[in-house]
Amino acid sequence: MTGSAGTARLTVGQAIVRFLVAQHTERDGISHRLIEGCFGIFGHGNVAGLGEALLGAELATPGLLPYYQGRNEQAMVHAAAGFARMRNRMSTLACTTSVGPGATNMITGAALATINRLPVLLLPADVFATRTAEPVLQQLEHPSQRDASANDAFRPVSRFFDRVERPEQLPDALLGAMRVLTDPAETGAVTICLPEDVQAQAFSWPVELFESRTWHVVRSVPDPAAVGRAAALLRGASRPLIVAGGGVIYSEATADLRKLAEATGIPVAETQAGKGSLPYDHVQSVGAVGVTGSAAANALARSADVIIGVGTRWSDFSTASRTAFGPGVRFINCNVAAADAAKHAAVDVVGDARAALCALTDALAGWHVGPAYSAEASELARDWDQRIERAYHLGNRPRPAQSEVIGAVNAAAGRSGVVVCAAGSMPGDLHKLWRARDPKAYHVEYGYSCMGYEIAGGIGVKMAAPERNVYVLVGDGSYLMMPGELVTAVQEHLKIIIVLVQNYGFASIGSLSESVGTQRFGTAYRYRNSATGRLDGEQLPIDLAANAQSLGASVIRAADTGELVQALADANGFDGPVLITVETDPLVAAPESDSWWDVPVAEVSELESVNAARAGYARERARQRRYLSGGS
Ligand SMILES: Cc1ncc(C[n+]2csc(CCOP(=O)(O)OP(=O)(O)O)c2C)c(N)n1
Ligand SMILES: [Mg+2]
Repeated sequence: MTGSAGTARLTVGQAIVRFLVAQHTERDGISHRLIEGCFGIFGHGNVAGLGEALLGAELATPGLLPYYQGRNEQAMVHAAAGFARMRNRMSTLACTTSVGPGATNMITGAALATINRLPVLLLPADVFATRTAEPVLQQLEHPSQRDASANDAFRPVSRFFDRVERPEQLPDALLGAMRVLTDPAETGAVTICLPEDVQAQAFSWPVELFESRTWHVVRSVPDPAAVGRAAALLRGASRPLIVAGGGVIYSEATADLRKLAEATGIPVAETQAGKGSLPYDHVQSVGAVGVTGSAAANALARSADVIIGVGTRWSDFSTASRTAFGPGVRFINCNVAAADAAKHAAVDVVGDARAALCALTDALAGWHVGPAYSAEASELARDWDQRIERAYHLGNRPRPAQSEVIGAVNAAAGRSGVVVCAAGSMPGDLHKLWRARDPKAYHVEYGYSCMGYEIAGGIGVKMAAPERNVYVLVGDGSYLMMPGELVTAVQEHLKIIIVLVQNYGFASIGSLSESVGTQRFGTAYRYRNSATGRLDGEQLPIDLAANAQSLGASVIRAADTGELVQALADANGFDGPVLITVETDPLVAAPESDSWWDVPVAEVSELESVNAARAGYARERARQRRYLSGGS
């Protein structure tokens, strides 16, 4: 609809849709649509605003901004985050919700996106700006802060937050939001709250607002002096180790990482988000580092003199709660985010991962680690790969070990299949054991490690890369958190292959509980026992395959590893989501990573098991380092 000269008369909802379809990103000369679709669940807050606008767009130009129907608002954000990660943050999805519970359901998803540095555009409805109909259904009435709404809870979990209380505010809100979404150092959840009356309100917008726009994702080049400091430190090092993080993959810098590694001989370890930066069988790949690391990478980490962190935010899992590295170690951090680059008193090289890796390769020309160190690193990596091979083929009876399930899925996934996981015992085992052959084939959300991400995240991955097979590994606990999105996969004809590992409870927290002396309390799925009054009765009769079938998924039950291998092959013949269930033995652990994680143990207790664990905890804590010295 056109208004007076140079304006278009549209509702706020219509203006948002018209604006979003005109946004693009560009890097290395390649352009993408920034917002490729919109998930939504409608309620009184958005049905007449964004709901009307999305319908209008769908009728006018089908496919321009497709609407996807979610089951749970948290899951919609997970799908958007999975999509954005798969697209290396160049494209994402928007999510529209009603007010109140629909909006606050997105908060967990927002935290996940922000922590993983993944762009998602959240458009929660908000209570009336005019306040005439106050308190509207689902409104939080704060007794003294009259302008507070439940949506204020988005503030700490968003990298950008705005509330559009008048149409005039919308252009700045949208432009600010797009800038943060596309800035690799700042990106995360971007939230624009839209009061329900404002969403439906009309305004005469300057038509320039709707011009096609390109947000250039620049490769910021690090300061040459910082690169010089890093190179000088490395030239004096004898046991350097690269730790590749997610930034290497998002920046599409894996070939540049390989060049630096091959030119200098420095071995490469990987964080969860960075796994796949080098193929697992590259001679310099030493595997995962930290709490869930390979014994190879962790041995090298302990004796390293210089650690080069590339695109990592150094979570406690990567540093083994600050015990992974020796006391005299020095850090060089290459990161687009200055705050991450500066961690651990590092020589900070602030810039894009590809630009930093290229600059370091040039600055280190002619320098190489000694042959004995190279040989030691590849020998350790070979040993670890043999342990993986054994773990894949344990032949545990009567139920397979989880490592055998991982081996079967790894074989089925081949080079391009993507494994998706987030919480439970599986992410750690995958980090240690998954043989990654491609930078986008390993998708474990371990920033927020959010139970329930798996199926929804897998949907986002499949939407972003329909040409790939997507294997969602999910525990029974995580499945029960959010199975509903299976319906979305059915609705959208998305073939995700879900392997549900049934072990009747929280195996991961069970073993963690044992390690802190709390005896697996509250972690098994058992009836309340009338004799003891405790949850130590018979195992609960849960049939998750039947649950998945009732939601429309195809289901295969595998009793052992042989049947699982067959089921994975058969899954290719189905349309839509397939769920394969397999029961595993929760007590067979993956190979040891020779590492430690700081989980505090009760300092005083009546329980002997706790007191014993506390003594061990105190010993381990004494090994923690602060890495305070060593800057330039
Ligand atoms: C939303 C959420 N709540 C709680 C946790 C803490 N937690 C981590 S793993 C886990 C149990 C996961 O159970 P399951 O999916 O069955 O995997 P398993 O441990 O059996 O491998 C829990 C409760 C979490 N990560 N996310
Ligand atoms: Mg479980």
